[in-house]
Amino acid sequence: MQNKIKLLHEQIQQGNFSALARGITLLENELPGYELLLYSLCNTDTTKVIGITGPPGAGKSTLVSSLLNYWLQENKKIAVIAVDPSSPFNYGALLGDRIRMNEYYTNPNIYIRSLASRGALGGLSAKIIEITDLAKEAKFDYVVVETVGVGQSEVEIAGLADCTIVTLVPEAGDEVQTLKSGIMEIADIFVVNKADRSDAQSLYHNLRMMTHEKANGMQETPVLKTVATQKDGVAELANAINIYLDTHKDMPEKRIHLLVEKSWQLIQAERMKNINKRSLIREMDVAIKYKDFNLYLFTKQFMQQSK
Ligand SMILES: Nc1nc2c(ncn2[C@@H]2O[C@H](COP(=O)(O)OP(=O)(O)O)[C@@H](O)[C@H]2O)c(=O)[nH]1
Ligand SMILES: [Mg+2]
Repeated sequence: MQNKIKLLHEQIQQGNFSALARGITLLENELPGYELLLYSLCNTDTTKVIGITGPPGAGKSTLVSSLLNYWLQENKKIAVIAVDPSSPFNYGALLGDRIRMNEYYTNPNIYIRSLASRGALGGLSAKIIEITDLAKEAKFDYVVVETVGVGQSEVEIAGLADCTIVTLVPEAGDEVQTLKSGIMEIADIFVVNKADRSDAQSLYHNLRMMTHEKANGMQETPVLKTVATQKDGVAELANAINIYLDTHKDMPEKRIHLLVEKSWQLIQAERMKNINKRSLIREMDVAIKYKDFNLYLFTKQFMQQSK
């Protein structure tokens, strides 16, 4: 087993995409050897992880494909990990004739993988941290993680990415106030996509005001306008990403923060490992029939027997 995993790891490090695919499957399904593979990771930080989050339909996938197109011209090597239950990552459908899906899927500098999300409502895949770290072994310039912004997953993506892009669309204009707390914290760059729509300007304006207020004299979070379908603003976005990564590169606090976030989530996952909601329902169903049912005692016992 040890030799098999070692070989797989070496192949991934050499940039072998089919080995990477096998490695991801190994992690995703916790197949034999997956822990050995994790323990062998080198934690190099040359690959930057870019998170793209935002509501469904905001144009995240379109934006990612435009970025891919841009980065390819700069000879970059990129992995895309899409966690999106609503729209399967489908470049062909997105870009029509201009760039064929096959061009990306067979391009030796691009690796694309979609993952199932953890819950019915979306959110990140349970193994996203591990999978992203594995992809980094293949020495990409960027690993892009696309995820639908639903509640907690936004915060999780920020704990995973070196640079987090929050994509909003004009329809979200009214919601800016409610989005404020969570999203303001995690966005390193805001993108107002679908800037071809008439109400984009007011969303852009509101966001600028918010980021200005929040910065309070410090560096403001950039707000960019894009029309992803036309590739408008994409070069500016790629540039903003570079600037952000550059100015945050040798920051031990940021690195520690990210590692702590990741470790925290791994601990949570490990602790919850044997806790299964279905069996919780089953046991609850029995327990509540007793007159002296007590939620706290029940929970304590359930946890003990799940160990
Ligand atoms: N008008 C307009 N439509 C866009 C733009 N970007 C994406 N779309 C469209 O919005 C829809 C959702 O895009 P998609 O990338 O799948 O969104 P995701 O769910 O956030 O990944 C698609 O029909 C895109 O063609 C844009 O800048 N302007
Ligand atoms: Mg998408």
